[in-house]
Amino acid sequence: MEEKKVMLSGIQPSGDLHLGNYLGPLRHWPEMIEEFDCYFFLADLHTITVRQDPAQLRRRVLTQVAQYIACGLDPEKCTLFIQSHVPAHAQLGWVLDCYTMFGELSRMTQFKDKAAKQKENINAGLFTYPALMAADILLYQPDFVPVGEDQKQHVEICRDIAERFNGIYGEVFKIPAPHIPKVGARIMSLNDPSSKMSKSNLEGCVTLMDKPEDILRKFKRAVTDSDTERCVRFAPQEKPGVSNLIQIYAAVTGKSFEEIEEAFAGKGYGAFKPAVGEAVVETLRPIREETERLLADKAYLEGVYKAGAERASRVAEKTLRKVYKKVGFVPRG
Ligand code: ATP
Ligand code: LTN
Repeated sequence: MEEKKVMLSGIQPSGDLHLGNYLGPLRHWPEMIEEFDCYFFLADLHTITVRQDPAQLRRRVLTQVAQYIACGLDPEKCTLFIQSHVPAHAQLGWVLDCYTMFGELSRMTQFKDKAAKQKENINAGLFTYPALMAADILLYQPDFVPVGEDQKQHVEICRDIAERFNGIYGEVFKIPAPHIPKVGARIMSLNDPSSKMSKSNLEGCVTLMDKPEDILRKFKRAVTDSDTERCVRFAPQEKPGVSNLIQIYAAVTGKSFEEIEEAFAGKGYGAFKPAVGEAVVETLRPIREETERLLADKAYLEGVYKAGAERASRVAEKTLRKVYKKVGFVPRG
């Protein structure tokens, strides 16, 4: 029998999961479970590159485990785990730090953006984050890494690091490819369509746990464009606000941009915005309800992440042992 290809992805529990996280990568993950051998993790080690409140971090991690399952990741069919439960991530992260160049890290756009936002805390972890992310990936030897557009650069540096290491020591790591969805790869903020929807701008951000009335309010207030035409037409350059809403509507209803333009021809933005809001409410409702139900069952959640960490550790440690041997560390025996 041919072996299944391997796929891995993760999201930082640094804030509540939002519509961008869902329509970008998360929604596509369950589709991959049947076809690939899948690893999905919560990148909690990465979150402390930004100061976190400990109690809030714990709450978010548990919520995100429940949300992964509620979004359709059946823990029996994939490996679902918390990054800090598998020490090999930090261990390989250190090794890869030593094969990652200051110059290449300095060019990372996410580092530049985040450093500009937190001038008082430009810590070494924020800078070396891509080497830890490379370790997250390479430990599992995946073929694909499905992420949103903004993470492409990190997957590319991971390939560079892996190629450099392989160049010195032989074929240790498989070189992974990024996998970016066509629709929903970049959902923009509802109140500022020039920046991506993100946890750090709550008003323009719809979270997976938002109540229906809040979702509807956010969509009704969504910034649309000041053009005179005021018709629902996909034109990201001229009409970024309405084009973002069309992207969202297309992603949640499965309709094409043309079908949407036709359905709302002559109706203007006033009718379109609440329609998008309603469609999003209906998409997120079952996810929110299932998350709440799972969160009430802490023992079940613990069973899931414990089993996940054990499965992940077995694979990760195998790669780590190989790397330690290649660089010349004496085995403990
Ligand atoms: P931050 O607010 O700290 O930048 P974030 O909301 O961008 O965080 P991440 O944890 O960096 O979220 O991203 C998790 C995943 O979701 C990544 O694969 C990323 O590419 C994707 N993603 C994040 N924001 C969006 C968005 N607006 N549209 C589509 N995909 C997104
Ligand atoms: N940087 C990613 C989270 C992340 C990740 C990974 C994604 C950490 N390690 C490995 C894919 C593969 C982000 O979502 N901000």
